[in-house]
Amino acid sequence: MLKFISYPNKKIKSVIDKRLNKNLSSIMIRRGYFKHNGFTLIELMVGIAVLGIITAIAMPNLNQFLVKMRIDNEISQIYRLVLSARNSAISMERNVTLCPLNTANTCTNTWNGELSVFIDLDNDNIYEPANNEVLLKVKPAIQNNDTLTYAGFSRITFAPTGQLSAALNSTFIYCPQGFSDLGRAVLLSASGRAYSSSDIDNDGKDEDRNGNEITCP
Ligand SMILES: [Ca+2]
Ligand SMILES: [Ca+2]
Repeated sequence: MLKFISYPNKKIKSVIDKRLNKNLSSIMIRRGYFKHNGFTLIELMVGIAVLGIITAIAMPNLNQFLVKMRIDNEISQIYRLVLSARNSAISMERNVTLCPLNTANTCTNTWNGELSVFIDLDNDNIYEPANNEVLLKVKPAIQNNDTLTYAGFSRITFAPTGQLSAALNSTFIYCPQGFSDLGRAVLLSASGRAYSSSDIDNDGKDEDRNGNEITCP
């Protein structure tokens, strides 16, 4: 039968071939045969520009996020250090002091530095291993040019009752370099209990339990 199928003439054959090719092309395009995997220069430039805009918008937020993480970590460490010092005083029934020690093992007020917790048997603010005083914990110094203060005092001493001796209650204030609005605090009451500040009114800044905003210099 096939031998009887033939094109009437060359012109009609050409038209039919063209139509067939056109339909075939349409089908192949629909099915994605002509997809390319690369980018044109314009597509690449637009992509880079969009990426630049996204980065410019996201970077400050990312920076702030990282600073907040650093502060939360430090505040958590300070809180746990205070808690640990108090618990040790109660459980060991000894005076336990938390302070920055200088090279002579005497308490100073450089709270930015390394903080030590030790049993201070004679309550003289000096760590004396020769007198059977024991170093219980050490917290590394804060970093990134941030500041940490404990206003007015060079030590915190817990009595065996867990209370602060000689009314040494004050507030640790942690201020990150360049982000003074993000300052946070650990507050100590005379009873020796510690509290972390929190953002009570959800305005992005921490307050103490009385609603007073934590302020950085
Ligand atoms: Ca001592
Ligand atoms: Ca607030």
